[in-house]
Amino acid sequence: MPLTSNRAFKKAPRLVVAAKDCYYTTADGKRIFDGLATLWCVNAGHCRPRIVEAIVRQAGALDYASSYSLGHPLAFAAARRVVELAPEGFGHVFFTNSGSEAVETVLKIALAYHRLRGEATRTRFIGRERGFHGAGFGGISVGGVSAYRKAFAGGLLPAVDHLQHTQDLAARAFVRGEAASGAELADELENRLIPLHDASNIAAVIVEPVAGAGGVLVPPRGYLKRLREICDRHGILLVFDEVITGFGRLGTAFASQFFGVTPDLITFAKGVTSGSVPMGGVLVKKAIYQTFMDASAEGVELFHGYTYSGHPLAAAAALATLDTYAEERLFDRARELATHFESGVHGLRGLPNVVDCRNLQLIGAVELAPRPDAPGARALEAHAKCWERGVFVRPIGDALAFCPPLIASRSELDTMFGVVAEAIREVA
Ligand code: PXG
Repeated sequence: MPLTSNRAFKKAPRLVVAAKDCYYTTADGKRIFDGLATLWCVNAGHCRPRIVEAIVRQAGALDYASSYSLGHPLAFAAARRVVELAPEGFGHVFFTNSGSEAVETVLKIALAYHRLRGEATRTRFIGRERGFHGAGFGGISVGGVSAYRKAFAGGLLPAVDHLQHTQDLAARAFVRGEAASGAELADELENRLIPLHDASNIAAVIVEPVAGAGGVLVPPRGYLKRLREICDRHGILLVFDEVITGFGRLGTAFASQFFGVTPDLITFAKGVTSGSVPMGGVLVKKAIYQTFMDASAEGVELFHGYTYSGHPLAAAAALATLDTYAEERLFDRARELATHFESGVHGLRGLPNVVDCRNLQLIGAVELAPRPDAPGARALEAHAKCWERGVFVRPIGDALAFCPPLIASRSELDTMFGVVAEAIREVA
């Protein structure tokens, strides 16, 4: 099992057999509120009829066609729809089957792009501590969560540096939304890393607009804008990994629009199909795409791709999911729920061992002080107690992360935070 203690699971299997809207049904018949949209994916909720029907219909009409030299209309239609949601300037999508593949793809596009423009020395990547960019070797190299890296240290990409992460509980705890201070953390790029390597050797900076798997870290106000300005000054591509923040999590299609900062490339996955069929992709600015079309000799413009890139079932699921978001105005709904959600997250302040509450729109976390002898144990136990009471949230170190489906109601959020509060009290 991935990212799971296999032995612990075998001792106490946690099996779910059905799901509807915001709830799972377990094998023993319990209902569980999905407080993490499962793995930050299920923004439209589970088993939404329109999405289910689209997948079933497509499976009977065209189960599979590769996108290697063949094509099928739904993949193009899905790409157009994703582009319509993207910030201005984006024109094209490269489909993958996961966020990890999207990250590998975006790193390769960045290298190939600079090379085509005669800047082949731009080969270094800059990630960020506590960033998470999937499980591929490129992704764990630019990623900054040590658990994902340490066993594979010998195989990491060599030309990678990391910016400092943005969490500083001594200076900025219990912040609602974006912190007023800390934007200057972005200056490390210009003050340390660019002087160290010279910009002519740096291909791209990749960050999650809000770090998810690293513990839900909200950037200080102005931080992303500063990164954008520095990258612009030095010809460095800026990549936003929006695998979690894409498709409404911040009340806008992408975090880019929420922050008013436009990167050069965006990776996405998860919410594009609300988790129903695996799909990911890279959104590419028109000018970058055009570089590939203009500069390459006749033939394959980008030697990269996957057997299932643009798979018909995924494309059908994406179209139906994007229809669902639009018809039910779910991105607006996320924005409308945000204040209530924020009160819920910050309502946990004052409970035993709570050292931080943080949130932005519909993503948030509560952090507990670690037990001196057992870091992570407190949150893991609290998470287990939540599950017993019918609520699924994710432990990340000593934090519990919240990322509910955008269709959750205020009272469901209240119930979730009520259960979390009881669990925190119990593990004290
Ligand atoms: N980028 C980001 C920002 C992600 O959150 C990926 C890339 C990789 O996506 P795939 O589809 O290849 O898994 C992710 C995935 C966690 C956890 O610990 C988070 C993810 C995956 C597994 C565990 O919360 N996010």
